[in-house]
Amino acid sequence: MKHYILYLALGLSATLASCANKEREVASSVLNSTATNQPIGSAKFFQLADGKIKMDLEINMPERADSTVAVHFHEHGDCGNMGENTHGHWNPTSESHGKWESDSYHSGDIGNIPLDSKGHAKISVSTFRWSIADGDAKNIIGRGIIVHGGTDDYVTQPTGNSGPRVGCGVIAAVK
Ligand SMILES: [Cu+2]
Ligand SMILES: [Zn+2]
Repeated sequence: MKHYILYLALGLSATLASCANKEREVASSVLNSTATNQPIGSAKFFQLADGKIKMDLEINMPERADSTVAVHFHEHGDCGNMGENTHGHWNPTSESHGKWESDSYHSGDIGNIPLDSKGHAKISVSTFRWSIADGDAKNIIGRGIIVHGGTDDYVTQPTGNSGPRVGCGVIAAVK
């Protein structure tokens, strides 16, 4: 009997733990080439139990194998005009452009991402700087994601001198 209760308790706590750890996908974006409009990657956003939002970002650009691209969230969710319609970097905290987790940076300054010999990269970023709450200045829904064909120097204001806009996506809520 004692054993039975112990197993029951273990089973219950395992179930609770798996529920608490379950990440809920709350937003996503398909990244398309600004030149061909073909998909070059994706971003998926998950609400974490600790209040952070996690982004899993994947890029597939064989034509840029063994090079570096730079990624930022831009202000507007409009990829028209070769991504120019997204305008400048999304900057809800009125900080300077910079390197992610340095003293000062825009809340979408993901920065440089090295692509492997197949032009592939997969990164994961978690932060309290993002939310999906209506009316929250940190709300990422409807923002643009730009992939630049150059390297972010993390210094030049307000863009990092990151080169041409080669990819673009819009962050949309997942219901
Ligand atoms: Cu940018
Ligand atoms: Zn920036």
